[in-house]
Amino acid sequence: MKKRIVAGMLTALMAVSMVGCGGASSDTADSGNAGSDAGADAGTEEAAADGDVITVGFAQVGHESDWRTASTKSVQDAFSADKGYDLQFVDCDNDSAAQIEAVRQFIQDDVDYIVIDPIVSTGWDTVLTECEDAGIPVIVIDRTIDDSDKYVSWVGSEFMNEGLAAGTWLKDYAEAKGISDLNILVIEGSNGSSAQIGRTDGFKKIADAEGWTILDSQDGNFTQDGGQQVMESYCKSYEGQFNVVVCQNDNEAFGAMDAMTAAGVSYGVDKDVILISFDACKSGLEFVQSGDINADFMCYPLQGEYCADIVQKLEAGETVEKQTFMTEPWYVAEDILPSITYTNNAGEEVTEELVVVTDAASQASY
Ligand code: GZL
Repeated sequence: MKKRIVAGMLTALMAVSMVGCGGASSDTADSGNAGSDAGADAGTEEAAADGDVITVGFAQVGHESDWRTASTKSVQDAFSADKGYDLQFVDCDNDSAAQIEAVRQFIQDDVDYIVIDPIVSTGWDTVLTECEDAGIPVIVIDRTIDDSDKYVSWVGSEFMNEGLAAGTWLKDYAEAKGISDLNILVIEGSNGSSAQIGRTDGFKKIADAEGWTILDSQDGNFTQDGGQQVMESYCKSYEGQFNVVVCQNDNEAFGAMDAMTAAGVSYGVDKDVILISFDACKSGLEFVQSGDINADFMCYPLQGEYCADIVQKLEAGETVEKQTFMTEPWYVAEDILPSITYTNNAGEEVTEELVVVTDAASQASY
C-alpha cells in the first residue's frame, strides 16, 4: 500500500538522490544491449510523483547461480529506498509453491507492483488473476510465463535463440576443426524453466538437422553441485564415448569441469571435449579466456533498471512494451570464426558476431 512520507523526508530524499545520482531519468526500456545500464542514474524520478513510497513485491527464483546473484542485486539497486521504493524481496529457493505463496502474500500486503522471475513457466494463471482482481500490476523478468498473459510487461531473453546460436556455433566450429563425429552430453537447467526449455529445444533443432548424437540430457538445476553430480555420472556411464559437453549455465560448467578433471577427461580448446556454456558471467568468461570453455552464450541478468523504468512509465500513466528482449553477445575462446548465421525463433535469418574474450570483456561482465 502506498505510504505517504512527510514532505521534509521527501525533500531530503530528493536532495540525496539528486546529489548521488545526478537525477538522470531512466532510459526507455527497449531491446537493450548487454551492458547497457538503462536508468542507472534514475535519481528522484523513481519516487512517486505525489510523494508516496512505491512498494514493490519481488518473488525471485532463488540463489542458485552467479547469474541469479547479479539479477537480484540489479533489482535491489533499481528499487532502493533512496529512489523512493520499499522493496519486499522473497528468495523462493527454487520452490514453485513457495513462489506462488509469496505472490499471494504481496496481494495481502497490498503492494503497488509485483515483480516475478518465474521458476517454471506454467501454473500461473490463477494467481495472476488474483493480482488482476486486486488491481496490482505484475511485471515478469527473465524467465517467461507461458500459460497466462495477465501481466503488464516482460523483460528477458530469447532462450530458444541462445540454444540455436550454440548449435550453429558448434556446427561451424566442428567444421573448422575437422571434427566430423559429434557425440554430445547435455546438462540441462532447472526442468520446466523457460531457460531450460528454450536452450534445450534450440540446440536440439540444430542437432537433429545435423544428425548429431545426443547421448544423454539430464537436469543439473543450474547449480555447480548439480553440474558436477551429473558429469560424474556421465563420466562413468559414457566413458570414452563423448567429445562435446553442453552446460546450460556457467555454474553447471564449473561443476562439470571439476568432475571431468577428476575423471582424467580434458576439455576446452584442442582437448578431448568441446565445452559449451551459457550465461557468460565474469568467471565463465575467464574460463573462456583460458581456453577451458570453448564458447559461452550470454544471458543478460541486469534487468532491474528496465523494470524500474516500466514502473515509472506506469506511474506516469504511459503505455509500456509487453515484451523487452535483451540483446546478448556470443563469446568464444578462439579467433577462427567471425560470426554465425542461422534462422532465429522469429523465423529471421540473422548473422551474429562472435566475440573473442579479452580481459576487458571478462572484467566488464557481471
Ligand atoms: C536465465 C536464468 C537462468 C540462468 C541461470 O535467464 O533464468 O537461471 O541461465 C539461472 O544461471 O540460474
